[in-house]
Amino acid sequence: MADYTQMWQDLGLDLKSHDALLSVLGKAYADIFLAQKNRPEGMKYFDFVMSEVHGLRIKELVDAKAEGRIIVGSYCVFVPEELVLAVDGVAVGLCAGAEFGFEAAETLLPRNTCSLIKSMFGFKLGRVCPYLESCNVVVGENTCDGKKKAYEILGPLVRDLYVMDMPQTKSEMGKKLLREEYRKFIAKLEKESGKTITPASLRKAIGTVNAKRKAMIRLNALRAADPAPISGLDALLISQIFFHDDPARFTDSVNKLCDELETRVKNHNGVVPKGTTRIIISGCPMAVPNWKVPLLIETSNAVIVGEESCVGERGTRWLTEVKGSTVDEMLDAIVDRYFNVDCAVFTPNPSRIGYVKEMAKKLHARGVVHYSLQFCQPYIMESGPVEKDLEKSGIPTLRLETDYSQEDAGQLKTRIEAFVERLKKK
Ligand code: BJ8
Repeated sequence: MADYTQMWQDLGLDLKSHDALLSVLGKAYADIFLAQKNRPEGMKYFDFVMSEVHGLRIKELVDAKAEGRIIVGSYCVFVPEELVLAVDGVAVGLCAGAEFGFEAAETLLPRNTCSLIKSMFGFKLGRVCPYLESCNVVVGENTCDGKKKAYEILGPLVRDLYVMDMPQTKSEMGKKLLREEYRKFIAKLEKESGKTITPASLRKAIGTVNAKRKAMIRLNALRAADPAPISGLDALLISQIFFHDDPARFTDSVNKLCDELETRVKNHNGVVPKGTTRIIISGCPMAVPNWKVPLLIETSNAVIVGEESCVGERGTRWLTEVKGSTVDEMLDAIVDRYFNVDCAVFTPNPSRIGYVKEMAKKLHARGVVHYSLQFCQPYIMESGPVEKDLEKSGIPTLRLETDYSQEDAGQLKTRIEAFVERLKKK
């Protein structure tokens, strides 16, 4: 990696802490990802992205800003990337998956806050996230209670926090609210960028994001093959990079990888032997570098073949219908698309369970690991009914609750190994 010290300094990073974070991340990446056997060649692009995740990509953001483009960060898949691209902005995901700066975070937040929110604060207070520090606007959304209240505290700490309200039910009223919020978001983006969204710019943006999602749909479908052509860890990594990378380059790289995976499938060339126990993960999103549970599963004689998560199919499985000739009509299509997202903050939320079952069937999974972050009420509360329904349908389910620490790794490993044994006997 080139020397980016000056750039990081200009962004106001704490260089010492940042160096320490990068060195831990680099080591973990080598141990977890590079150590895997028989990885597809196409993963080299994603290895490169990760090696430059705080370097080249940040330089691109800095350059984009110098050209007058705005950088918009967000913590949720309900923030439409299409609208950001339609003002020629750059959208970046800000969720973090590392236990960093938690002590400082706990001076502002209750200890019993989920790790995702704590790391949002840890990264800000520790000044180690160049994505966050590059943003012109940071978008919050009133989804779970934790995030809702956390944004009140985050507001004064960042340059410009814009909070979007969110519906709680899949009702007509809920949809109306979402549409209204997206309208207000358009006004905010236009004001910050000094550009107006036109039918042409919005149509182009919808096309770009649809292409990116289509590539992910293609990739996820290829994982139905036995032997699995790609590991769950690598597939998760791609879903994580989805939120940071340049959209067109990312789409191209995923499609190239898919070409290779198609050949692998044809030749029965897998990353694990045929017949390896196949598992789906369902639950909370996993942001970089939250690889703990997938690693434990894939080092327990099992392979992950799908993620029912916002960093996974929940974030990518719906496309925006290309229809309408006015911005308003296209916005309707965008609202229709996003209103499908079945996050556990909605009540009731039956389509999520239905889709986990559908995934298990189409990906030939033997069981489901339900993953919740500790103190995440929406997903922990929903995990009971999900487990009950899946078990009743003959899909064994293991419910895990964990955080970003490594303290429970041994205990989790024991439970996962026992679950894999149960699946083998099925
Ligand atoms: S659409 S899942 S990205 S809100 S883990 S902070 S829910 S207490 S992340 Fe999410 Fe949007 Fe929903 Fe998806 Fe709260 Fe739970 Fe913490 Fe969470």
